[in-house]
Amino acid sequence: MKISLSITIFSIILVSFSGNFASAESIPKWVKNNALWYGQGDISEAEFLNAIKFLIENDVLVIESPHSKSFKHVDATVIIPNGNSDIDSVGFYLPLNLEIPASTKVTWVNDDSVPHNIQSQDEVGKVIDLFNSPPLNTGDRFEFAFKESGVYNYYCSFHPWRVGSITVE
Ligand SMILES: [Cu+2]
Repeated sequence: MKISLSITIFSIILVSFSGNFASAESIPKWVKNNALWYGQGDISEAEFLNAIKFLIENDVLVIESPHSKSFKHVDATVIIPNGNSDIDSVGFYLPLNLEIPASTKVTWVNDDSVPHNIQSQDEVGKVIDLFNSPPLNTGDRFEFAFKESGVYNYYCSFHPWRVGSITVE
């Protein structure tokens, strides 16, 4: 019993930081109880790691890969940073070239002190009617869910030197 305990702590950490693990509710209660022993120092780190290995190999804990069907997407954010309007500033979109799985919702957030907008563009930079925000004041957000894979370019019509892209895998 004791051996298996430590898993819980490990998996809770993974749930918290990666979101790739099975949900905490799927961890048996006896495993959770055992976590207490680890917290009290009743078992060593080596035992802890062996326990993790045991539970994974015996499918007690199931690790989901990012490519498995049951993987739950974490929605993505693009920050329009302070200084983005200034052509001489480094205020690039954060991230400048976002990569996401299909069906991810992207939210742009204007953290700059002046209004911006987001206008989708075709390959030659012409504005197309795909995702087009109204003017976004400081703190405003704009959302778009990307369903199909491809590379999507956008810019701000107020500051046309600000170009970014979203790559949907
Ligand atoms: Cu702008």
